[in-house]
Amino acid sequence: MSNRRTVERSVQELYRDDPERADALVWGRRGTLKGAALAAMGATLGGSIPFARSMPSGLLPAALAQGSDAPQFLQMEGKARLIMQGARPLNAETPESLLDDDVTPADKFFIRNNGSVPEPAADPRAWKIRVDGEVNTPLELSLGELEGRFELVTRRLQMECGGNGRSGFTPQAAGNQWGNGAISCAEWTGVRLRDVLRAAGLKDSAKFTGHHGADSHLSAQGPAISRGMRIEKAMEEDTIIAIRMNGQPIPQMHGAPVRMIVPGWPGSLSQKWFTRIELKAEPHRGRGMGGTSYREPVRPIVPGSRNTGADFVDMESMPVRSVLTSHAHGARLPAGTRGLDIRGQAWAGDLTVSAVHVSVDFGQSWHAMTVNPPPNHHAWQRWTGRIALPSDGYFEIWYRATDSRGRMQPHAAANWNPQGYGANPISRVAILVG
Ligand SMILES: Nc1nc2c(c(=O)[nH]1)N[C@H]1C(S)=C(S)[C@@H](COP(=O)(O)O)O[C@H]1N2
Ligand SMILES: [Mo]
Repeated sequence: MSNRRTVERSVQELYRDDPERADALVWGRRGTLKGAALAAMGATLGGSIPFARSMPSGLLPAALAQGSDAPQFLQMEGKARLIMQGARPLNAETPESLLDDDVTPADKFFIRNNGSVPEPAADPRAWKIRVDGEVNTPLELSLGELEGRFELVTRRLQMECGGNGRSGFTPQAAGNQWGNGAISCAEWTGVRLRDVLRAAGLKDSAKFTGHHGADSHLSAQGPAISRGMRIEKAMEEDTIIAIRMNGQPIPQMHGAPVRMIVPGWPGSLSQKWFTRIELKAEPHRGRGMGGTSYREPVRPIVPGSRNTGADFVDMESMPVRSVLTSHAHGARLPAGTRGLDIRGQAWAGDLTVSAVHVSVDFGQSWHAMTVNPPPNHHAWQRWTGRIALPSDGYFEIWYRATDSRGRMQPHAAANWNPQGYGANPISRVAILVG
């Protein structure tokens, strides 16, 4: 045991401290893992590596790539075992293997707060939202009036944190180190934002929105977050003011009694504890706007460098991504397992997913999975398939989605930026057969 730990720590430390030397030592000069190094890596991983010959030179196995810190889990009434990302403010990520439901139940819904969670409203029906700024008639509407005056719609909508996938960046970017689990696809009921905006009467000058909620920043100085978007997104049919989640009142943690849902764009636009929307002639300047917040470089910048974000652009539609939900990272399967039914979800911001491919031989061959169409626009898509395993041993399931414009998840997170947006590299899950 102690021997095995030594090997594991040394491989990890070597790669962290001196990747070039690690490569030379572990892989040899010709770049093929062999002999004693191969045996040592196999021992570290807990099984032989049947596809060792197709392992790209210098690749750190997924089983070792996760760092040594054991994750902490959320323990909260009404919530599943989510991975803690931080206690103040409270942030928690859904493990990929808990994202198997087509409609994400409330207990498995990731948590992202920028400030403190407000106390529940004494009388939710009396909760009011305001619509003002560049409109002909500013409105104040109670939850009851919203329900009574406008058509109610029910849609499955994915809502993903702008920083989802951030942990894929090297060097580390600032913020919660999300894996792929800051994503949800619940069934939301509410009214279309555009119907409410039309009722207020948009002026020609109304080009942008600004969103406000009832929570305050942990410093108690000002709002937790206040973002806004182009009017075109506000007028899309799937942008809604939600009053029910999965047929129930919205849980307090997720923005009760009224929240916005702006599917496909950074989750930060989906204002929780929603109180007010302003219409503006110029982009909104609330907390979380401008600089490097929710913005990406137009041209690549040097990873790790400082930048004011002067020529960054606002992040809009989120990039294509996939999760594997049938097998957790590190799963052990009985000896002799030669075929595996696998499945997961995939989504692509405002676009759809046209393909999901899986490799079990370190990317040498890829197999097309079956991808279901979304039940409605902006819902995630179920993918399923079967993979063959030639023998017992250590395997990695690599999975990568392609969006409807032909863009694939890249091999490594691209376009590094200080606050870590847009990382959507191919994911790798380690499994051990036997
Ligand atoms: N009022 C308010 N709305 C908010 C936030 C917040 O901190 N306060 N966080 C935003 C961010 S960054 C995301 S990703 C989503 C997360 O929603 P959830 O906690 O329901 O998953 O809510 C958004 N809306
Ligand atoms: Mo977010």
